Amino acid sequence: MTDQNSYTPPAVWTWESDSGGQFASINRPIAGPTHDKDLPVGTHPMQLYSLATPNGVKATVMLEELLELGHAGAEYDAWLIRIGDGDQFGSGFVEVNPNSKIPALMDRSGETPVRVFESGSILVHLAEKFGAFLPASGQARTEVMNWLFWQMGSAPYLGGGFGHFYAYAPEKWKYPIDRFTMEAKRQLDVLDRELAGKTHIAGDDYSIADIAIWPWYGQLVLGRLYDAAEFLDVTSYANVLRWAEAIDARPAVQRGRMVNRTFGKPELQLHERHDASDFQTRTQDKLEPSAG
Ligand SMILES: N[C@@H](CCC(=O)N[C@@H](CS)C(=O)NCC(=O)O)C(=O)O
Repeated sequence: MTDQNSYTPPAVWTWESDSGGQFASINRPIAGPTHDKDLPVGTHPMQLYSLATPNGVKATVMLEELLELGHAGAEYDAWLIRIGDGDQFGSGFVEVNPNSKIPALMDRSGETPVRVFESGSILVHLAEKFGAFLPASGQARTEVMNWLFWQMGSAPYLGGGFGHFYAYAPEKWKYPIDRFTMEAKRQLDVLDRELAGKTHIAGDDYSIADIAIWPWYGQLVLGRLYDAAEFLDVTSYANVLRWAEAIDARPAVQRGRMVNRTFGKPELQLHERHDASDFQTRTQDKLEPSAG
């Protein structure tokens, strides 16, 4: 079907930097740094460079959960990367993550610093290092990995597909909204059916699979992403809602959501986290919607 808005691609695509939409200023077709800028380094073993988007929240929730379990080695400095300002294209950040996306972690606990990028890799790295939230072997470990990788493959359709065209694109187009709404709802149904018989997504135990999936799908059904709860009829996914609310109540999750947060109520934003006491000035309830 064609109409007056249809587009005939040229033989070779060229970059029009002002392509419109909320993230037009940072979208580019090339990788690598745009400017020289070293990253700050604090005193703790873990140095996190991030922002409280759903992908960033995975890392801060994991670190806070580890601290909650008493793993002092998970103490961290969380430095703010303002992706809207292009901080992810600074030379220091690109050295830690050549893909220029938050979250990025430097594990400085050993003799040689280890860079860790991709939120899934950060979760596995920390889980293995501290022996927590990931079974050591066997079927239980595989099931956690199944769901962790499910999140990595699925969320781009929710964020880059549904969220982009429903909330961020410069105009509303029915075709992509229909396509990605269908997929977002299918994914919610996958989770809902699984969670019908389980407390957590990979079984009875809370795991890095829940920590990866909750910031996206949990916060979606809690009405914090894209203002889309009614549109997606999230109350029809009762098992996902029950799971999302239970995780939302965890103290480490409430703290993790605040770290590197630059939106919502100012008193709930902890732009940088360098010590557990940094949270004391913050109220831990009634957090506002998340960016996604
Ligand atoms: N697959 C990556 C996705 C990370 C990602 O997309 N991060 C976004 C924020 S949620 C970002 O840094 N965007 C900056 C940009 O695209 O320039 C992960 O899970 O870590």
